[in-house]
Amino acid sequence: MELWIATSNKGKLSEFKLLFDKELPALRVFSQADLPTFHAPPENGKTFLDNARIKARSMKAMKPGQWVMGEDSGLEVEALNNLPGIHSARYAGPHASDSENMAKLLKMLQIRTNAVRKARFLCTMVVFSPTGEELQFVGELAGSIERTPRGQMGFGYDPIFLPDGESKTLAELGPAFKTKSSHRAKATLEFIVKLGSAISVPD
Ligand code: ITT
Repeated sequence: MELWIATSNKGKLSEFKLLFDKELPALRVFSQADLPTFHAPPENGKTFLDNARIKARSMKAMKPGQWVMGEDSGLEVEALNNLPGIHSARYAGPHASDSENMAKLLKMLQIRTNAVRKARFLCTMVVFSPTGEELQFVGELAGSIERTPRGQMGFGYDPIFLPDGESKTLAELGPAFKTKSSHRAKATLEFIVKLGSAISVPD
């Protein structure tokens, strides 16, 4: 059985692959990098769900008979009225790097003296089954924003995100933590339960 994921984000993809390889080794996981003719659609939705569905639909158009997934995720910071939210990947500009996005976020929080640093990561997944059924999975990770980046693992805002109850950032905790407790792991593990019951049926 195959799963085609509409993502160009290598960090996301490696997290998905770690989870699927561990929980469902028989599943073959591909991404848009394996489809040279795939054109990433404009993410012009208003919500994580809209954008996840846009990505899933464009992959479904290319791989109609397979399981396909689109995932939209981001960081909501309470003191910034839940920004960057759906704009997380491009918070500091259209081609911004992870470091530039983090620097902008830290600056925006610094301007608001004494701002509460509470934040959460959200992940929304839209999946289409081979018969076209739409499934949705969501995951959340609550935490706070550190004042300076720490750690080398992961991607995106991991170096400045401290999960509730932890003394290390996500970039210090790494895959051992993220594969069990991240917003993405929570949504993916729910999907895996659903997929597990389908995988016994040969393709
Ligand atoms: P695709 O659309 O190709 O999947 P993308 O990076 O543009 O890649 P999103 O639009 O969903 O994906 O934006 C997600 C951004 O949110 C991501 O680029 C990071 O900046 C941030 N983000 C999401 N999950 C994260 C995580 O686990 N750790 C750190 N940052 C994360």
